[in-house]
Amino acid sequence: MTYDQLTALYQLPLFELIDQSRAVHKENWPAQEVQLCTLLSIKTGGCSEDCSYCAQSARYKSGVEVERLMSKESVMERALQARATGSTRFCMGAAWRGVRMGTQRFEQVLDIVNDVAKLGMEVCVTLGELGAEEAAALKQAGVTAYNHNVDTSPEHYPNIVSTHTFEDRLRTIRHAQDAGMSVCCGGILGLGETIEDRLKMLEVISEFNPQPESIPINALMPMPGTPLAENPQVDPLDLARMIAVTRIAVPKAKVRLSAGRTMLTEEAQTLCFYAGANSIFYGDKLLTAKNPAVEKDRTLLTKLGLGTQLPNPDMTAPSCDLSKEASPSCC
Ligand code: SAM
Ligand code: DTB
Ligand code: SF4
Repeated sequence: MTYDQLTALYQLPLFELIDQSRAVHKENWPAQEVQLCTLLSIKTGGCSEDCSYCAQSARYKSGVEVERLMSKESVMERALQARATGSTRFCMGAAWRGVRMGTQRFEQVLDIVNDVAKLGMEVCVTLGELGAEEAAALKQAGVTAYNHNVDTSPEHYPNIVSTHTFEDRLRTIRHAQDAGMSVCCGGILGLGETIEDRLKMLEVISEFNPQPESIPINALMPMPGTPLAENPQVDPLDLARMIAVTRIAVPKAKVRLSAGRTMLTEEAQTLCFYAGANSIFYGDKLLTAKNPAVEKDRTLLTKLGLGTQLPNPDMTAPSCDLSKEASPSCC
């Protein structure tokens, strides 16, 4: 969708916007289902990049301890626990700029993915930059979806990160798509961006061809020691509005209400689900930051009468609209 179309939607009275997003949601998804995804940081901290929201950058004194890549045995233990508590997607994150074919750490990740992929959950990884070869190897090892967020608008991106560019992010997404992986791509609200920036980000994401399989909408969790530690909290009604517009712009994507749920009331989360969110990170911890307790989430979903989605580990990536050019088309 174009920026102008997204702006017109965003400016609707909230109830009118949500009427529309709810209708799109019901046409494309079971109305009472939420996907539970477990996140695991398999390599924490010490990252070379300077993303100003991130506690894992080596440049900031955030208090996050640097840890080595987890062993396959420890990851498998956590993946089995995730499956036992009802998660249907297992997302592994690494605090790296990217991965390279032939390195020991990438070989180790491929080995981990191979085994996790046998558990019947969807397998998602987020490892930073990928080339074509690395993307093909991940697909071959059993990755269902690659998470790589654009995070904000192309215009605001250089204010947030200086060690890589928005174009670099798009190139990785292109490689993931070409390798046949689904793409999970979203962003963060609360980076000091304007509403225009948020909608420009959504314009980029919604114009991917194929469109992403899932879209995480994160609310900034201000991390002590990072340049954005004092940023104000995102207005929950702005978050709900953004989710509603995302649902309309990318009807078939899972819209994931991601980081920042600990700062939201149950009522605000309910509105986000009603506006079109149908996926959450489930488990007491995100990568380094807190997430609501499992029991709390279970209680909320029960109160709302929401069920949980079955896994679809064999899912094929959304297909490309052949009448249009594949996008991003940056390389
Ligand atoms: N290094 C890889 C990368 O940058 O793509 C993967 C890990 S990175 C931590 C994954 C995503 O987490 C970021 O793109 C960002 O959207 C989100 N994130 C990181 N720190 C956050 C924070 N403090 N609040 C909200 N979202 C955050
Ligand atoms: C995404 O969009 N959000 C998740 C996942 N993809 C990797 C990460 C959230 C990180 C929140 C901050 C932290 O835990 O350090
Ligand atoms: Fe590194 Fe990713 Fe954090 Fe940026 S967001 S500092 S690339 S871990």
